[in-house]
Amino acid sequence: LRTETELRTGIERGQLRLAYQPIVDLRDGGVVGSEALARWGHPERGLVPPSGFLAVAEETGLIIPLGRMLVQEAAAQVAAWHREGRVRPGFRVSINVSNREFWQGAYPARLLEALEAAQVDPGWVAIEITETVIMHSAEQALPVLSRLKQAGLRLHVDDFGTGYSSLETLHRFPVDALKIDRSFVARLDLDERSTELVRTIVTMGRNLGVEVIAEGIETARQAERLVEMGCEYGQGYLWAQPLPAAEFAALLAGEP
Ligand code: G
Ligand code: G
Ligand code: NA
Ligand code: MN
Repeated sequence: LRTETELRTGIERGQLRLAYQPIVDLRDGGVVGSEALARWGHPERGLVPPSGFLAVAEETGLIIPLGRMLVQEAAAQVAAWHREGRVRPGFRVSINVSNREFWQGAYPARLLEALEAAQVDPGWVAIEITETVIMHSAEQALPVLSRLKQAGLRLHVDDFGTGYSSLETLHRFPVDALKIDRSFVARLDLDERSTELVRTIVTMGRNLGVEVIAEGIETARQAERLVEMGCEYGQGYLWAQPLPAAEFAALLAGEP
């Protein structure tokens, strides 16, 4: 596979890096965290998004060394921002975890080791996992998530609303935040089903004592509607695209 070799080379040459997108408090616009998103700075093809390499990484198992490298990068970065006083005390970075990464036996131990090596307070890190990964085997996911939770990490359920989830299972999991999938935010007020789904997730979060983060907010009107519904946090192009670390730090410096 041409792409496998290419990806392996790209990983070895440090072409895969993280971009950071702010997660903001919708009431005051303050940056409470950031989602770390992988990007491949390809020498010929330019900036390749995850859709251009994640499937190959998963199929070939390259996601394991890649994921480990990205966790180290995110850990070092969030530790530096805290140490340099660039972020507020509770600021955290969210790291995406895919199916294959999550289901390796060594996953929680390796993640915790990487955080310790970077001297990162586990409270500065959230893992983003989809409902699909959890529901793949809820019984086996629970001890893994509980272990991470006990170590102090936060758990965000990504793309919420697109998968299956039994309310009962969600209730049993140590979930800290639900991330409303951007497809629903995009259709807010444009179709009734999406609007009601967003409202339902926000209400559910409240009832379960879980934060709700709306993804893909592009307009001030969407942000306003989400606030009206009681949604507390959001991310999207309205504030910023995923940015290289230095640009993200510059954005923080410009905060009121
Ligand atoms: O940035 P973009 O919208 O293209 O990301 C698409 C998807 O790629 C995200 O929803 C996320 O699930 C996945 N992704 C991005 N970065 C990472 C990463 O570092 N690790 C894993 N496993 N998935 C990622
Ligand atoms: O799958 P996951 O939700 O983790 O990935 C989020 C993806 O959404 C990222 O790839 C990011 O680049 C993208 N994204 C972030 N903000 C916006 C936005 O406001 N609009 C759109 N269309 N995409 C966004
Ligand atoms: Na994500
Ligand atoms: Mn998401």
